[in-house]
Amino acid sequence: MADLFAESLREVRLQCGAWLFGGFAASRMPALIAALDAVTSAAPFRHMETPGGRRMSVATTGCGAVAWVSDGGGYRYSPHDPESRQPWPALPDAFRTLAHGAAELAGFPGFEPDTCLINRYAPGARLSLHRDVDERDFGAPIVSVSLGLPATFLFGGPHRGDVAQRVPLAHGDVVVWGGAVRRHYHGVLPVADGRHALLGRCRVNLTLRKAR
Ligand code: MD6
Ligand code: FE
Repeated sequence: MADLFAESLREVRLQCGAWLFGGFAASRMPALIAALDAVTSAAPFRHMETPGGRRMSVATTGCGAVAWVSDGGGYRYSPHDPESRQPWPALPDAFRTLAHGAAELAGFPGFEPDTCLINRYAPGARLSLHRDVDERDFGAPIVSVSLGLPATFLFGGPHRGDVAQRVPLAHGDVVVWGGAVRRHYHGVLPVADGRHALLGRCRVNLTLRKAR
């Protein structure tokens, strides 16, 4: 018997301008994972250092015309992978079309990302509260795609000390946020141990942005 709920979209408005589209990426999974594998073969995950010299527990890589990097010199977007000194892999169509569609559904038509930051969390890895303020164009939203193990996302306010909403994110969930909340503090609690059928012992998050 067909499961009606399997096809229905779980839409939750988290804050003004921020939407969770539960399972939005589920039907596009084979193409997304093939694209992810292609990008990470060309630009493997690595643990970058914070400007303060700490090794991030999250492993990162990226793709697009530029991609986000962090080292002793600070956070910035770079056209080259500092490991290979080559340009980053191109932004896969599967990433671009998913981001465009999710942004449109959230009320941000015409979103054309030029970069994707890819974060990989082993069990225990976390992302402390931060704001995404290295992009030039705050009018564009950010589209975030969760893959693999589940995690708890912390969605705070404009100040670091603001109470954060706890949002459970699972494989296939997509979050879009733009407008005023685009610059709010957010983070990810330590990922609990487990094994995901497609990705194994990790959570992967794609964040698609317009950096330039
Ligand atoms: C993550 N995401 O979910 C980390 N930033 O692994 C982020 O830091 C993030 O999901 C900006 C916009 C959306 C996000
Ligand atoms: Fe962020």
